[in-house]
Amino acid sequence: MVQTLVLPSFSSIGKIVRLGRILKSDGRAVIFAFDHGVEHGPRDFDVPENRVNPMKILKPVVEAGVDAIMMLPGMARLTHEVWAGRTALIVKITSRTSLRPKERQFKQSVFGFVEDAIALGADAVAATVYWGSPEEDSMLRQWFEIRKAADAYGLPCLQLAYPRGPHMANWYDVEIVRYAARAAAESGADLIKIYYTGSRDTFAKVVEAACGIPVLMSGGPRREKAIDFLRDVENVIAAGGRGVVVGRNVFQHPKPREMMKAIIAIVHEGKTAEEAIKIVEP
Ligand code: FBP
Repeated sequence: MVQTLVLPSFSSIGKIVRLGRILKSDGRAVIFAFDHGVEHGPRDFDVPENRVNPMKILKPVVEAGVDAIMMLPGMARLTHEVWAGRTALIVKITSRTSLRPKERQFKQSVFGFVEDAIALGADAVAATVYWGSPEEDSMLRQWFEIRKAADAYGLPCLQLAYPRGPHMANWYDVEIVRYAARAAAESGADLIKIYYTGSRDTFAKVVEAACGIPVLMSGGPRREKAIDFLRDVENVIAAGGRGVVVGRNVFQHPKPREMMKAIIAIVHEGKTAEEAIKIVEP
């Protein structure tokens, strides 16, 4: 056979370079989710005190050493001074408000373009797919349009792979979540953000279903006790998860800086939840 030299494309090198800014040398990442102002409204920032000003949240999170921040294009523009050059940026380009009628909440809309993410200096784009939703068809079209544009520029795509639909009894059921993980991997996601299934063993099944695509836990509503959330993070790592994408469990905590440091200690330094909680509650 004739020897030929096939070099990787420029865009595949770009993808490797950008993924390397998000996933650290251990292959893991702690990503801060900060798109709640649109998904839930400013009320999410009213507890435990008024933190509607994004700087009140982003400064401590960046100072704690978070690896990347995921936010919508307009928020990236408003806050670049605090994170630029200090963390990676993931621009989320789908969203929806909770103001919609309930039956229309199973779809996210276009909230920006891949070009906006590139213009902002993003290291990746993010988009939600509600697997199993009555709107799955149009969300998939949206996802593939985003992925096609991002692939051309070598921009990795993080998929928020959420099983969600009015007919599903339990969106967190392991069979349903691992199905979404598999579907996310087969739809070409480079990183998968997905629900925690409640235990190390069940989450290991979710990780397995993703066939090696990095799986990160989605934080979820704030746990009353910080130690409970930190135990979930420990279980995710033990299950082969590559980290977390967390919002409310950090920014609704009285000590967001310490909470972020504790999560980083588990994900990157191999600390247990019991060791890490001492950063928050010495
Ligand atoms: P949290 O860690 O606060 O759960 O953030 C993750 C996230 O997916 C956000 O990106 C998003 O705004 C929110 O949760 C959506 O929550 P839901 O759709 O469950 O109301």
